[in-house]
Amino acid sequence: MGSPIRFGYLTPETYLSEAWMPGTRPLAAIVYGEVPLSPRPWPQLSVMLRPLAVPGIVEILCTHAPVVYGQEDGFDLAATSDLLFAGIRIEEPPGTSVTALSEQVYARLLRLIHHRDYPYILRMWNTLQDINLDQNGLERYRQFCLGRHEALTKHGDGAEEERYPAASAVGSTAGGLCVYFLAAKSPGIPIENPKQVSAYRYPPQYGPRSPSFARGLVKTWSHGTDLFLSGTASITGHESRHQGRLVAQVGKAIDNLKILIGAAKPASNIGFALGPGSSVLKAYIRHADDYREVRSILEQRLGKTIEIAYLQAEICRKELLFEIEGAVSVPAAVA
Ligand code: 3EB
Repeated sequence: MGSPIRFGYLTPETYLSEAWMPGTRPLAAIVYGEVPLSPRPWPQLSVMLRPLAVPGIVEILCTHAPVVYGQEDGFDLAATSDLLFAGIRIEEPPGTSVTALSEQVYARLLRLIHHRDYPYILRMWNTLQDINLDQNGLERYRQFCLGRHEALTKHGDGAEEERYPAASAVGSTAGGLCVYFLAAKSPGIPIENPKQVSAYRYPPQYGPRSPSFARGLVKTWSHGTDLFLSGTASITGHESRHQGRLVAQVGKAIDNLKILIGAAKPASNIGFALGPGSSVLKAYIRHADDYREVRSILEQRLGKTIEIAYLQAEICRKELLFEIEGAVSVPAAVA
């Protein structure tokens, strides 16, 4: 039971041909930009982030295990015997604060994972429209952190910090709140970056409630291991570094990503390495004009063969220009 999740980025044409990843089944397709969609049994979630340099990208999550698809409480689902994917996108009802909406969505997803009996969230993706906008005296990202924290505290089991998933939270220009995640029957091992204060311990200057996530998470299955890398930016300690300096921010984010990957080894006894075939990355760039420069730095530092999706997104601190996230897998023979 249990094999790593296969992530891949497809052109719209390849996705529509369904000739991808032979022997695997889709858990979900995450859709960015212009992709003509027709109904499919698996979840297809349109995330309102613009791909850079190409009109459309489909991020496909696959597995070797049999999958059952479904819906519950507004979420689109895909489940194997040990893994659950669920995703939802909600436009904001008028008169509802981001705090309230985030708490509601998180309360619903916590109910869902307990009801379906996949109680351990491994990896969580959040996209919030206008994430840096101040509303009713509090930035929308900070409202999101507040609502998420409230839900986790009220509906959790009292051990939230040890159970925080790897996560990312970025801003879109449309689309309300979009949340999707992977959850499991058994827990993973959270990883922290020794050069960064854990996000859940950020001091109050960053908002009334700290962001509830781990920097990374290792999940070992019977047939291999996944390392999920949370959104990683130019932050040392708890402070943003290199304000206004793109090249230095990208460099610091990659340094942090490599430190995080290194930190997964002592925590899990498994060595992970970024490389083609084993890794996927997603680069979030605040200003579309920075795409070429960011891409050339990433290719210099990481080589040209790792799959990287480039998306325009607001980063959850106004001064940050870049964030990177991803996943690395290791087959069981090596693990
Ligand atoms: C940071 O390191 C940058 O709120 O879930 C990265 C990953 C960030 C996840 C989240 C926020 C989140 O604090 C921001």
